Amino acid sequence: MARIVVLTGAGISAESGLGTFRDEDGLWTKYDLEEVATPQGFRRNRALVHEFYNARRANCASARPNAAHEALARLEAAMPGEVLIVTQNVDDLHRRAGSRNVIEMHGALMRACCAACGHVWAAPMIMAPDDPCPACGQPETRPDVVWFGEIPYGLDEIGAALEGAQVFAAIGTSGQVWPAAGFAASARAAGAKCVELNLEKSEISGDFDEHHIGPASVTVPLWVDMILSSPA
Ligand code: BJW
Repeated sequence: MARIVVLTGAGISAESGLGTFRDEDGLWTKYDLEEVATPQGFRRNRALVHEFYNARRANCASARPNAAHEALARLEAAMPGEVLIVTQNVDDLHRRAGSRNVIEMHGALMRACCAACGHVWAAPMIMAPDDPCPACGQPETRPDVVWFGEIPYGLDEIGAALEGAQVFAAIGTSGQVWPAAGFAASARAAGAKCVELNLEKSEISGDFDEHHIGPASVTVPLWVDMILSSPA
């Protein structure tokens, strides 16, 4: 069972050039989340939703993991089996940095799925409304991401990990989206020390015992060094 559970949000990938959602220049200032990140929006205008995710997929493909992703991979390599990353991000930067024990609770940009039969496959760079599912042939293909009103992936495994964690860290997340916003409180109730790493204190900063304020590319490597140098 993982001793250290790390929840990551858009802020960890900001310095890789991927936009956050709710910051001053975030994605939700340019797009209406009801139109591009809900099943209802997808039913109304599939072309718009595919356009939004095609652009994000292209950005993701050209982005590179930064020092924060790399530090978390270093932590897992030094403590095999004891680190679980739960990411809300749909980019694949943790895996590309070398992390292996990762739950992508909001899905993955690089996967497509069929809304008709549930088949999952590697997403092409450009998806379009009439693309047929390779398994059932229905034109019901969508990005395999979790929209508002849908159930995130891996919740049972995450719940068990929060119960057993000694340390819970949240990196670069605003704490405005549930159920992830409740993980710190759950981990703390189960006895974990809770650490927040963010540019600023978040809406749920009261759930944390310790705060490391600053850009993730600076605070995360320092925090990892601290863990690796402290006695077991
Ligand atoms: C840096 C930095 C740097 C910047 N260094 N830091 C009313 C009350 C409570 C809940 C609800 C409610 N009404 C509806 C709900 C539920 C709903 C919800 O939470 N809504 C809220 C808006 C209130 N949630 C859901 O619907 C979820 N499903 C669900 O609840 O199912 C029911 C259920 C659950 C469990 C059990 C049983 C039933 C699904 C949520 C899906 C969210 N989907 C998205 C899109 C995914 C695909 C995509 O990427 O397009 O996920 S929305 C978007 O927000 C995305 C993110 O993963 C998510 C979180 O955002 P994040 O990562 O926190 O980003 P930001 O931008 O908000 O914050 C960035 C942070 O980084 C900031 O703090 C900065 O300071 C910081 N930062 N640069 C360090 N360099």
